[in-house]
Amino acid sequence: MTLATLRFALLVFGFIGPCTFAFGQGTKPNIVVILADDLGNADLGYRGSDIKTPNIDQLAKEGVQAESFYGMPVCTPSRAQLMTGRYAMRYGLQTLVIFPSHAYGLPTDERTLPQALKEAGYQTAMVGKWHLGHADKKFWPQNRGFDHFYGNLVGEVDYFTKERGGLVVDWQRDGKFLKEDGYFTTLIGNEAVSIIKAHDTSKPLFLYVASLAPHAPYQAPKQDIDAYKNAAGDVHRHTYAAMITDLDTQVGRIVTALKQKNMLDNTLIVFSSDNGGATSALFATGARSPEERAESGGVELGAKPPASNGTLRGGKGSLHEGGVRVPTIFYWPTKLKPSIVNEPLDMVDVMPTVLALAGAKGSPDHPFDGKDIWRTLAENQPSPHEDVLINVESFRGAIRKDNWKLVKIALLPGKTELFDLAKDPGEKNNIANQFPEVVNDLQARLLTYAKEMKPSEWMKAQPAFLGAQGKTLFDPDSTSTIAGCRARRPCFRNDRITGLRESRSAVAFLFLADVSCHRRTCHPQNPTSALPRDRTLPTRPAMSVSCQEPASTHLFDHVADLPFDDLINYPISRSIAVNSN
Ligand SMILES: [Ca+2]
Repeated sequence: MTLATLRFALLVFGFIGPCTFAFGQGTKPNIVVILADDLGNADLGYRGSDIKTPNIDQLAKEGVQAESFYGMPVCTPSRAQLMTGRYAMRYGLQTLVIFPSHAYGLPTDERTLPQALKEAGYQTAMVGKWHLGHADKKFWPQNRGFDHFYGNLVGEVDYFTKERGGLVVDWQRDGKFLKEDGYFTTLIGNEAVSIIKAHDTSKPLFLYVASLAPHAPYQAPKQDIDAYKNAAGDVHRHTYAAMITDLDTQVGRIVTALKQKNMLDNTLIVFSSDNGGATSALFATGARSPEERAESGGVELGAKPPASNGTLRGGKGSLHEGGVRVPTIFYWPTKLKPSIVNEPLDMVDVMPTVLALAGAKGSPDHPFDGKDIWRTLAENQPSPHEDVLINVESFRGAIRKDNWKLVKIALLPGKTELFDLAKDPGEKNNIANQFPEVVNDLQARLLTYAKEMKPSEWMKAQPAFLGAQGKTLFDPDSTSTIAGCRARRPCFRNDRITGLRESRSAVAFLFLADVSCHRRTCHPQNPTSALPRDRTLPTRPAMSVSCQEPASTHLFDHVADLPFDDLINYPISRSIAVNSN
């Protein structure tokens, strides 16, 4: 090996530090990752909330609380970073999420955490929400390194029926679609406990528990909501609180099962959330038909979003801390002392850290952005990151270095914000003008990442849908309004049009990042029309999309009812007004 190759190997496999050798063959730790979805930063007991989370609080008390740990603004990129140890912009997942009408997924040439652990001798299992590709089986968890998968593929389903948009059941065990009664959170807890009980302990276990809670729709068993009826806030907050407590109950069951199986002492448990709590109605609704809401104990439309990110600015979708800083715990009492770590760490760090503990290898073709953060967690060492890329897209980005954070909105007229998070964790004071040299440094770093960015799969997916509607789509002189389009729209019956509907509102969102939908709630409730056609559906066929379905037109209705010019100030955004004649 030449010196250059050795240096390259050290660079690529730099995470294989001394701790690799602390755990020899046969003592590889079990790894359990529990990921909440859209969890408010302040919505756990140990963070001062009145929401009861005794089991998660116990993990926090006995584990390492990572207080400056970053997810991504939304589900798909955060989950992708967890699964790859690489920034989502390296493989085109940096923008928004995979919608039901999208055909793309986490590129199959990316090497996943379960793949690497499986090669290192682990049994690998996943329960819960995937959201890294559904339209082709090659994207499904069982084809991306998991021996076993039980859960759903797209971004959200009804917690009781597991239907998407009231049309398609998205719930399976190892490829077999199920019509199964029961509450999502309880069911994945049951499955996780069964997996642990049945586990052959001669092999190490990697278990990924991807909770849908407390993501919308806000639904929980009635008795669990009633338990909060005297708590602060309205019924939406009570429901949201119940969802988190129900998740906490499952966390407790999982810990107990590990203990009873005598596995706990040799298990690293990572608890986190993919992104911050939804504080804009754009991302938070319990939208369902009145009948379904009554039946499920769900909430009314138009609700004030119930999540709280405490003093952090912004929420889900935002590059500010409320959108991306997620409460995270590393629990392994025999190896990690209780502590609070304020060093900047990131979701991309989980894979290299876990692989180092497992004595597993990275891939030279896919060098990690993440670092082995074990010494930061176990020995209170500084973060191994020189900087942490919070995200970069063609129109915005954010980066953190030490206590500095730069948020750049590139969309004209543009905006540059600099915050000192040590003094101003709430990002209230933009001090970019006072520290031009810091801005220049962080901007140069962000630009370097931007140059390495792959085109966004989400952006690439839009023309396929938009193109079907022809030349009016990007006509800057168009004076048509979405309301007008709605009045004239035909009864859409194919998934291209479904995609068009979604993309129209999502594009609107892109250009309106911080505009809240104050009149009515909205959320992509479109039918899951892009699920593979070659499976037998237990309910209605996937293609029975009709504009008569209230759920399928909900988002469209929302956008339709808003005066477009009230929302959109940029000329380019006028082009979103589509004449659907
Ligand atoms: Ca999420």
